Amino acid sequence: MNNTAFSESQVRSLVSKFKIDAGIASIKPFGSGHINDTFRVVNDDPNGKDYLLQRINHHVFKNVPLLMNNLVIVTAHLRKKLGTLPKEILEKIILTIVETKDDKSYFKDADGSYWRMFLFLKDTKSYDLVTTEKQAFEGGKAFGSFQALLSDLDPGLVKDTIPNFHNIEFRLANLQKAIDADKEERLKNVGPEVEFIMQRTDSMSEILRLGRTGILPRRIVHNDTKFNNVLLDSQDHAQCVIDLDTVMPGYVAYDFGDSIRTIINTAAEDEADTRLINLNIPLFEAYTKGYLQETAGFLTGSELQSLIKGTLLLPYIQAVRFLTDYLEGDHYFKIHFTGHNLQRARAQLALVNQLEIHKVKLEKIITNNWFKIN
Ligand code: ADP
Ligand code: GN1
Ligand code: MG
Repeated sequence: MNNTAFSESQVRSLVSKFKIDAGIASIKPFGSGHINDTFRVVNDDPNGKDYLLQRINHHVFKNVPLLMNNLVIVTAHLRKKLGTLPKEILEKIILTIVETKDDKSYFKDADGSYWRMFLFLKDTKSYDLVTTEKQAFEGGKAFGSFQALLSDLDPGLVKDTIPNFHNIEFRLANLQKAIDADKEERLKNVGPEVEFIMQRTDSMSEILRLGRTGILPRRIVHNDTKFNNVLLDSQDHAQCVIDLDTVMPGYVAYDFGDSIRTIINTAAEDEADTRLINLNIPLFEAYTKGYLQETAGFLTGSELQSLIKGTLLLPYIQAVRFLTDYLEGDHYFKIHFTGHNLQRARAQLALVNQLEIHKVKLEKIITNNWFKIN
């Protein structure tokens, strides 16, 4: 369902379940996320707090109580680490969960939908497309510092909200199942895409292998670091990392790769004309600088070497997921037209192709910037 499918009166009644003491001026669908239904709740006092109401997609996140427990643990840890800052600042730089009137972190309605509320971060921007080196640098700082702040949180405390989320072997097995079933009779449209993917299955499994042998440490990472999941302030300074639903154990290369996927691409994630998909290498360098500045204190040498592998893997895995959803009939990602997931998959594969061509150059940029810091 789409967030435009709810009437204002329905949403108003949901808002009343939460601890807010404000008159409501308006409630409007908000943002461009592919998963949750998001609404901005505007206070009738312009100087008062606004709120963000979300229906959590429980087809994607099967265990919402576990997910919300993760969010409580993670946001509390961040707050503890930054505890010397005043409350007004903490509320700007860390997501604040607004509880229900019966002290819960979420509300379950009569239809079985789960709702939660956050403080809305006013005067912030969330970019689907990055255009300046400053934005890229600030994004790198934000996601790098997010990893650094969580690097001492016991990974056992934060549970998997989507098991095997970035496990490429699992994603490829799902693609194979979708190919075999060909439920929607769409396989005939995707021959070259499937071939491109199958040629790279082994090289794209490297991070998984390095993880299994213990060479790459599992840490608590964000796992969904596309650039619109960091809010920048009106001056384009990093303010707050959002969309914490997939914060769980993983590898740092996943976060690095997913941000780069959305920064380095000169075109949109779903660009129809793949000739427009090129690399903006200065943005890559700017993000890398910001990221390494924050993570140099804990990254191991193997993790540093894994960053380029994540850069190639994340658009690849994203293509596999979009293509699987297309073959299965578009039940996972929100789409805006028939064939949208195929268009997205094609764009991501075009990006992988570009990244392969420029891999050595990108690798050098990572290493040179590492030496500058160390
Ligand atoms: P999804 O999983 O659907 O991407 P997000 O949690 O990322 O959901 O929220 C969707 C969009 O809503 C974000 O990309 C951002 O633009 C906006 N957003 C999310 N949380 C906040 C917040 N606390 N304050 C302001 N805007 C927010
Ligand atoms: C989804 O929720 P959102 O829109 O930030 C997806 C990510 C994908 C992304 C592709 C939980 O992210 O994994 O990379 O779409 N989130 C989930 O745009 O599947
Ligand atoms: Mg999001």
